[in-house]
Amino acid sequence: MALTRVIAEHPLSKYLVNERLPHAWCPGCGLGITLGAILRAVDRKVREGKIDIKKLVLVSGIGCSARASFYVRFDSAHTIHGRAIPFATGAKLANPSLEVIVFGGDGDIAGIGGNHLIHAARRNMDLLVFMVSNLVYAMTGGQVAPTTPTGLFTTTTPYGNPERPINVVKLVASQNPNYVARASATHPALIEQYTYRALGMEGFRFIEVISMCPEVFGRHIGYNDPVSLYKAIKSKTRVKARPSLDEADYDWNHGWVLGEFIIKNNPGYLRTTGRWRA
Ligand SMILES: Cc1ncc(C[n+]2csc(CCOP(=O)(O)OP(=O)(O)O)c2C)c(N)n1
Ligand code: SF4
Repeated sequence: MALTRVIAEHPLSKYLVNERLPHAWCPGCGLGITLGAILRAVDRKVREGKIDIKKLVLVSGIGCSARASFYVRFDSAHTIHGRAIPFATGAKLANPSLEVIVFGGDGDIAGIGGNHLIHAARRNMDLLVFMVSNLVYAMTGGQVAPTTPTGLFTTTTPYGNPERPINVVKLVASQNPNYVARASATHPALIEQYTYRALGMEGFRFIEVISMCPEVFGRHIGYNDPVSLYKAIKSKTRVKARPSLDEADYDWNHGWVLGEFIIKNNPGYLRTTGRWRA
């Protein structure tokens, strides 16, 4: 009897450079979950004819998060640490018909790249920025990041982080952009939902994704396996439909409110400067 071998194709394969898989992210890392959710939102937009995949560009800087640009099968650029936003701004200005996404870590986007983040938000620049907050500089070994909650142990804060973290949601919101949301890799459906809304909107759109780094974050604070860190972060997140900005404050004990903090429809930078093209 002839045997037929059936190989099922993953629904997102068409958006991934399959030759590069398996990816380099550690087991239990939130990055694959996050990218998968984003690609599901992209897929819905493509199937609805609202996005042309040939016009989608993903730009990243450097870090574990930034490796996403290696894996997507559409135009992408792996740029310099902290400089993904200016690179993406250049791409959008050069070709206003592109939909440009930035994907980076909290060190990349809010640390070394923090100044670019503020000014892109201030300009309501037509970009969608994802900041994956795993709460440390993961690629370089788990050093303290600007988002690390006070008191936590990292490789550079062996007595506990003495600093207060930046609340990046509030910081970006203060610049009056069109969209600000916070999701978590423990809630991939939210990442997909917020991405779906933000894709194709005008102006500056910012989505923070709280994420699990079991390898160099969790193990320094007593979570010795990916599941226990996942459960801890999940237990620290609460979803609200339209939270106020005051509810964006976080610390390790009280955790994070997830939700859409800002949704506006103001003209983006390109329309304001007479260069908008759908
Ligand atoms: C200009 C410059 N400074 C420092 C580095 C070293 N470096 C590489 S990745 C990284 C931090 C990565 O942390 P983050 O951006 O939060 O991403 P993650 O690895 O956590 O996803 C640093 C400091 C670099 N590559 N370039
Ligand atoms: S070091 Fe952390 S952020 Fe980097 S791939 Fe591993 S789990 Fe993910």
